[in-house]
Amino acid sequence: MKGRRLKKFERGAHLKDKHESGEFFLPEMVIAATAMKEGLKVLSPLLLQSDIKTAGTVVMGTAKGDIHDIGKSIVGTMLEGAGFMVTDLEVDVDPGKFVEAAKENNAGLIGVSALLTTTMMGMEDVIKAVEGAGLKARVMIGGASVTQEFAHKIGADGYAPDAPSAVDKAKELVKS
Ligand code: B12
Repeated sequence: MKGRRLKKFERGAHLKDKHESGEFFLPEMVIAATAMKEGLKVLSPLLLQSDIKTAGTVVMGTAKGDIHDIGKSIVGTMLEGAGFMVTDLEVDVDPGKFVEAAKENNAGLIGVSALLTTTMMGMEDVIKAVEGAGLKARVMIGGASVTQEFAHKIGADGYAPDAPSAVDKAKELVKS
């Protein structure tokens, strides 16, 4: 990403705005996403606060059929920074896998991310699978297309629009 485009980044242009306006295309998005992930690897240890006691255990993942993972990883990192133990199931996660991991880790909270209007429909399947398995874990959802209204509609325990409010919501849910 050189010349004119790099200068636009330096001026603070937003990646998603550039994609939505048709200025950046998928290959550039993949390059940017990879750079973001590498940056997060450096930032994550700095965000973690070693002297904090465990606030709870969370299983995080992106919904079945969805490979977007930047927002999910930021939320996971911020939860770790706030003292949660996080098991990241990565992307394209089957509802049954959320249940399995929640059982294995005795998780009190499951975080599901979805960025596509198609895959967000699968979030309800996670909630049903959790209920079907008789787990007490609460389910929190998020991702660009997800709204509080949608969360309410599918019976999710919580929703947050960004990582800082996801941390607040997670704390609230594990307490309740
Ligand atoms: C980067 C990107 C990609 C990258 C993903 C790389 C990666 N490793 O993640 C690549 C290029 C691979 C990609 C692929 C595709 N993408 Co895409 N992508 C984006 C883009 C530009 C940015 C997403 C992003 O990372 N945002 C930055 C992060 C930080 O924000 P976020 O994810 O929203 O997360 C924040 C909050 O939502 C919240 N949050 C997120 N997860 C969670 C979870 C919980 C529990 C909580 C509480 C909160 C929370 O906190 C986060 C931090 O603040 C969006 C545009 C957009 N407006 O979002 C399109 C977008 C999501 N993509 C889109 C599409 C259509 C696709 C493709 C289908 C394209 C194609 N034809 O192949 C494929 C899908 C592949 C698949 N099966 O998943 C559409 C979706 C449209 C729709 N309504 O369904 C969008 C909206 C673009 C558009 N306007 O058309 N994409």
